[in-house]
Amino acid sequence: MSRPGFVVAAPVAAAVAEGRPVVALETTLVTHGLPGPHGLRVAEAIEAVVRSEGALPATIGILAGGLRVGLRADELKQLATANAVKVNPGNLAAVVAAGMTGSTTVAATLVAAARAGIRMLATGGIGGVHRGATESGDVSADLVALARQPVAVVCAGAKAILDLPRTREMLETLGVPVLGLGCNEFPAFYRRSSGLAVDARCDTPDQAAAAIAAHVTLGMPGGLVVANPIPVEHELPVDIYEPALATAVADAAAAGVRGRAVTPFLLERMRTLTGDASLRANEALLLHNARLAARIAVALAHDPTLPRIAPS
Ligand code: PSU
Ligand code: MN
Repeated sequence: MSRPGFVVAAPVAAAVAEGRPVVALETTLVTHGLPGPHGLRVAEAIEAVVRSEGALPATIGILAGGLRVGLRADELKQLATANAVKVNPGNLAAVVAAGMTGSTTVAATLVAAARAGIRMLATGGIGGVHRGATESGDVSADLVALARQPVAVVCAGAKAILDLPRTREMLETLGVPVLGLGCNEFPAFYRRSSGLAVDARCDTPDQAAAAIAAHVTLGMPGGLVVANPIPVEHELPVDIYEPALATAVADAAAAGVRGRAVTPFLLERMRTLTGDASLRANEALLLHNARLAARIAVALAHDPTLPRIAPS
């Protein structure tokens, strides 16, 4: 019974070994966060942005039971067009053991990235505490993975479909530092502000890299959040966003959506209810986050004092 298991692509392994900048990218946003052909197109655009900043993209996903770090273009296409399962740490081992194809959430991507020795990850918005979590108990595995894996995640905050105050408190509880890139407030995905504070503001990629380096040097166990607000010209107007969000959340409750299906359901409802405006905002913030993650990875690669995370 031999299976591919865990595979780091040769260019990624070489870049990590030589201390060159690498940015890990997740694939659930490709298969479950964006509709149909948009996912692949956006994933390719994200990779191109990372490369244009001088870093190597390492897109992570599961093909026929192999957890791959650094999908080639044809493999990414295969994953995007397959009927991939959404994989978080809860079903990762079973999907690999069954030889299935799956896309990794931020949580599962963090596990693979850390194991490969990559310290930066870019996504759109991290998962968090869902609205109504006191009843449903629905808290994203992204939060626990952030507390465990020594990787910095660039995101536009937590997805606005969540309970943002509780999500912010949970990051605090877990000891995951939240750095605001040019902002004092934790951003709200489609919107720049949430009324919630970040732990520290950084105004440049170098400043963020310095804080990440200090976190690692101090021997802090987990990762960090680098919160990067959506560019103002791409924000979803409040009069579109608020009613759509209220309807989407009510629809999810009425339909009895549970577990891994909740986030994809809400994002898709938001897209329909906003006439694709949420999709355009999501794409814009993804590219913006990829650029920042690459710039921080480059700054970290230039820091000779930073201890490396040894690939295991
Ligand atoms: N960011 C996006 N779109 C997405 C996601 C993030 O712009 O679809 C995905 C990520 O993979 C994240 C997941 O880890 O949503 C969260 O899912 P859940 O709430 O089930 O943990
Ligand atoms: Mn959940």
